[in-house]
Amino acid sequence: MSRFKWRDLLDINSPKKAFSSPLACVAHIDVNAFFAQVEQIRCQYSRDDPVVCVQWNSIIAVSYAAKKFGISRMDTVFDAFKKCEGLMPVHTAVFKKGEDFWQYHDDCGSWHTDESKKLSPELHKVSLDPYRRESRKILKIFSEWCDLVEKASVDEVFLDLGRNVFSLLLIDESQKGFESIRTQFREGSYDLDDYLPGVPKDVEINIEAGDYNPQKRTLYDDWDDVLFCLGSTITKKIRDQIEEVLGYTTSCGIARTKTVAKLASNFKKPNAQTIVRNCNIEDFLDNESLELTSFWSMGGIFGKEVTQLLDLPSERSLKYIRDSWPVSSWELGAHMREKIRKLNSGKEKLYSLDDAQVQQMADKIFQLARGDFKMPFNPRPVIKSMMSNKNLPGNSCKHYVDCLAWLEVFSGDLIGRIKELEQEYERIIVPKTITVMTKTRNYERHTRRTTLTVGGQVKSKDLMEFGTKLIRELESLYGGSDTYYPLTGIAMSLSNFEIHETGRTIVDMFGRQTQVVRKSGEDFTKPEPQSHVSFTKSLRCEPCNIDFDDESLFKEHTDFHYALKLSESLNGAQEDSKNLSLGERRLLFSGKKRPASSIKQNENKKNSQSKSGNIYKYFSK
Ligand code: DCP
Ligand code: CA
Repeated sequence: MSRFKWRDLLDINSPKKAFSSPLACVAHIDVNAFFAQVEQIRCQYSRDDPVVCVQWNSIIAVSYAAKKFGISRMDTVFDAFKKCEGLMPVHTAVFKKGEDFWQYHDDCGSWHTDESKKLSPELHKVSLDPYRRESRKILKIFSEWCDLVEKASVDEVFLDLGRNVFSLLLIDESQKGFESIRTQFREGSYDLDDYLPGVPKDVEINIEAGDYNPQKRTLYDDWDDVLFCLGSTITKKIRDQIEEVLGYTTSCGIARTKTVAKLASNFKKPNAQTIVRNCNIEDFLDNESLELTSFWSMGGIFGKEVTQLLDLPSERSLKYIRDSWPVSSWELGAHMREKIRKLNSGKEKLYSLDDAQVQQMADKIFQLARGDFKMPFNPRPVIKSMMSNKNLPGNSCKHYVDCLAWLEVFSGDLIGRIKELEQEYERIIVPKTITVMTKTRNYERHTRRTTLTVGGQVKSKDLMEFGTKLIRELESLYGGSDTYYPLTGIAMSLSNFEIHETGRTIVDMFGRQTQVVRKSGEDFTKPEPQSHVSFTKSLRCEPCNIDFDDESLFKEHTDFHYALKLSESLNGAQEDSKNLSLGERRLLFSGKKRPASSIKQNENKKNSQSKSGNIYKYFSK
């Protein structure tokens, strides 16, 4: 028998619950040497060319070919040439002062001796737009595969593989060996608190290369192992697609939690994946020089303070935490409270944390040390503001007219970014507040802000118009002072975003899509078609008892089911819905405690409606 329950397995089919299930399957994928790969591909260099991406004299990304020469981000481009004569530096795209668009100048950069080929920071501003564009393309591929994608930075994401592995295990007929558990699921012959059956002995799936398994533990002890194996086949396909379609190599980590998945993706670079199954978590943490401070939320000064507070050893700190506080986080909390009390009894009160805060920290540390700190997914961070700025070296901004030239650049940059967001969110985004800031050589900052009153979508000329008004106000307030010009910095920011619908209907937006339906703000997924419309190669819709000859008609018909399913997910499903599998129906209407096969159409309609809600609501309870 398994050590997991049916409830644990069904929870991973819910975007809201999956992360907290003991069967969670989470991936972290990071693009290798991102900006350098973007430039390598754009300039049609090969992967073996030592490309570096440069901003003025600094290197901001180092290709793996260049890393072989010992070049790092700490080097200037001149240092890098000393390490590698054949270095291929590529400068980022730049805006030119007074222009509201960016361009590449591929034969230019500080490393050229010819003055006319140097790119001056006085006259240009770096544009990261090309990388954001590539980032969006990559994100689109992730979203085609996964219904819950958290963008962690410009080149990394967390994926909740819950629905993917759930579907491969219980629904997708192509995956052999799980017939018995599938039948049980379809027939609904289980209770949520029942333990799952054991993993069949003869199961045949291969974990994609990268199983972190120093102790050579068996591959399929329990269902978590199976799900990680299935997850690794999915991430391999996603990564292969990114490489085939866009050309980028990535590194991937798969684990139960986001924190361990992130450490795992960092484990092998480039172009690799590392799977940390639950049975191998402690080995991974202890044997790979990972410390409490390796977790990204435990870095910096905070991590150092915790290390001191707990007297952690410099090596194997996670094992130390597990061994010292083996039973519960409460003991760890008590220890921390006592330690803080002693430290605070001196003259100075060093820590101003209350007991609840200390316990919260103890809980987190206790779980991190066991690779069991579960964090929910944050699919779409709310954008609060957007800034475009420029540090102004030397005498480059010595007059009001210079300021206007930079406002032109900022207006183009910010409008481009708003357009990007609009595409991503499928919404119209209207910033309501515009701010302009200036910085003087005495480090004085001056700010003016106003409401952007624009009918409809904001355009570059609107930002320029309002920006000009604000910079004029600053000029009249401070321009007369001796210390105002030349300015050392100038910036424009937009905030207070209003988000408008595009006016399209739900079916326009989602009806023909084959994947996630997150865009409406609802948190639900479109399950694989097999989960609600079972069909065979002869294009048969089982629920409706109709055979199709034509694939497009059949697709239209399944889309119709999908639209209905969507409507049900919004309005609640009925027990006689043809869009529910027996397993789903069993879950929804399980209060009745009878086999799904005995459910008669239309029976107890009112009753079931009032009790049921829908499958998504069930999962989000
Ligand atoms: N970046 C930057 N300045 C930094 C760090 C990063 O401009 N100090 C940019 C360039 C990187 C991109 O962000 O290509 C992604 O950052 P990563 O830390 O993921 O670094 P890379 O992708 O370059 O390398 P790796 O292969 O280690 O992920
Ligand atoms: Ca990266």
